[in-house]
Amino acid sequence: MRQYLDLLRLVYERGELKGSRAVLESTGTKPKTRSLFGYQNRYDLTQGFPLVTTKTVPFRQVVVEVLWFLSGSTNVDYLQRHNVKIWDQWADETGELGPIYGKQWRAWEGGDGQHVDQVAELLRGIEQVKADPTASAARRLILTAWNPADLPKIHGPSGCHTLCQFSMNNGKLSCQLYQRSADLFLGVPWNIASYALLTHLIAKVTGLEAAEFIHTFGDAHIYENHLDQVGEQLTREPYPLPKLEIDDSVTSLDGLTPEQFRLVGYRHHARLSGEVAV
Ligand code: THF
Repeated sequence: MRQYLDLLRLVYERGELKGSRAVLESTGTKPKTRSLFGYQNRYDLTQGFPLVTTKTVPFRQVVVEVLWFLSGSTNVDYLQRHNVKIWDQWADETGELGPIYGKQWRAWEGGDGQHVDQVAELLRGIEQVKADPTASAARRLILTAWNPADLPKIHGPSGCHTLCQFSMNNGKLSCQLYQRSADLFLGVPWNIASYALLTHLIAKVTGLEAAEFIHTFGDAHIYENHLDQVGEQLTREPYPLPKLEIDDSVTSLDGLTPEQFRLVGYRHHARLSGEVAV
């Protein structure tokens, strides 16, 4: 995970001081950020699962969040049943978040009332490219969460992981994410793990191997209330990466459970906590 730590260090040492919209609920204040616009990291998924080791990242919770997106739900009830609280701050009294990732991925609404299941289209596209690498789907394997018409209906942050594109090369599947806004200390370790997991999962159900995860950033920032934790993290030596195992019972994206995903050999440094800006 040198790539993540290099970016963390760059923004920590040279990021530009910038205000942000988000608020800390504990103090009611708006933390400033150190920020950098535009950056890219590449993770070779054949060399281990890219889970940050310089603090503890709760992998089981990351799995639950990805399965929640894939289920098409935009209500925190599923997360709460699995003891995941990271979206609670933005939910309304009914647990709803508005048309966030699950809705856009599984039931994007066209102007004519038609719904597009982008995940199903993605799997279909990959099958077409497997049969014919020159198929028109080859450069169109895209999942977008950025729906401008829906933005006003979303509670809280919208479409941070804006768009991802898959690509097949020599029978292997890669994924690139464009993240418009990135909370480097809290969110990014999750975001890397989520999309690496999604790449492995899509590869598994389409009979491919996972190759690379490419993480492209818009505004990459460290909130000022996370600076001590980041400073501590930058003194820590990363451990070798764990391996991801997906159970062979996984043959489609339907009915997945967190128990079908196992992380082997995750050595990590102690937990570092920080308050999320809402
Ligand atoms: N808003 C902000 N400010 N940062 C984000 O990273 C972020 N997200 C999602 C939506 N809005 C965001 C929410 N994702 C944690 C992790 C991911 C989140 C939000 C919060 C978090 O607090 N993680 C802690 C503790 C987890 C726990 O055990 O409860 C951690 O140590 O990882 C980015 O997509």
